[in-house]
Amino acid sequence: RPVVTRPETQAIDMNSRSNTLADRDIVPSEQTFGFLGLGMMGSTIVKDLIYTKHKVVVWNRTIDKCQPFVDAGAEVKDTPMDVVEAADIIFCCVSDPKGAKDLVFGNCGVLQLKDLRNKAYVEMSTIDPETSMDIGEGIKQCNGRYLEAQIHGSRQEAADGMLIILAGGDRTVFEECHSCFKTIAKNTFFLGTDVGNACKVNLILQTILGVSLVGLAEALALADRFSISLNDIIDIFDLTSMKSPLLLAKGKEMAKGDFNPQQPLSHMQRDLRLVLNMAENLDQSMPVTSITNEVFKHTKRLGYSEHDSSAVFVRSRF
Ligand code: NA7
Repeated sequence: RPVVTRPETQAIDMNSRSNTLADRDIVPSEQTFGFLGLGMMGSTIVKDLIYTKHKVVVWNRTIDKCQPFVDAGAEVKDTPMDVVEAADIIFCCVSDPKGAKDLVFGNCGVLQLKDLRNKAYVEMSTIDPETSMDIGEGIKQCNGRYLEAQIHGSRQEAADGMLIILAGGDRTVFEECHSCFKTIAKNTFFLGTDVGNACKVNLILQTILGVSLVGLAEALALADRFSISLNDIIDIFDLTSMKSPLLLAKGKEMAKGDFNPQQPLSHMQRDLRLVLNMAENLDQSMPVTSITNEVFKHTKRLGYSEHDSSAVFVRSRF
């Protein structure tokens, strides 16, 4: 088995700005915003919130990641519970449903505060509808308000302030987050007060993405077997009505073998797993998505978990 090197973790560049930010005319909310989770997405979002003069209080499991934000003007707290105490609206942006639940129900978690009157909790981590409903219920039982705000887009789109926000739950929270959403996203959609809907829509979009990437990878792998130039295929694809900016970009990454993580492969496979669980509960048959999930799972086993989802091409070429 070939040795696969992990992609380099890029340090957050506190000085880089999305080009679109200057044109957005953002008037920052007076409220204090808590932020739990300073991974690639979380840090990019918080960096821009600080730049647009929002008051931000942060926490991250690996505490070292907080320092650049403290230097830039954010306050740091020792636990998620402390962040909730210090903020009016708290965003969470961690890897998966388990992490999202730990931060709410776990030791030193959000619900340890018991009384969440005048607090709002916004879940940005990609999670399934059931997890979102559990979190929402927990927050409401403590008199807090809950919004799921799923972020659709890559790390580059986050850096460019071009995410799409899919929100559901408490409409007043959605409105109070306006200046934050305007900072990080090109579009926001409120999908109704029923918690779970935004998670469903996000996972449905991820299904389209996952299946498309595997199709693209297999087609390019076949071209490669025929020794047809992948760049030629991509140039021709660009002329067709099938083209999309994302598939063109991913095709170029596959051709170059550049799998710098924009949307990590492990996240893609997590999303497909969540999709299949959702479908299972409905007896909805999704054979193509099941196979797609197996393809991503196998690519993970080959050592490409932390690479971009486009690394699925490596497996197709075997
Ligand atoms: P990253 O860069 O992989 O970062 C993951 C973040 O989640 C990072 O801050 C982690 O803390 C944190 N994390 C993961 N598990 C836990 C648990 N159990 N408890 C506390 N914190 C945890 O992911 P991205 O930033 O790209 O993506 C984040 C979400 O946005 C994801 O759901 C995407 O789909 C959308 P660490 O620094 O490792 O201590």
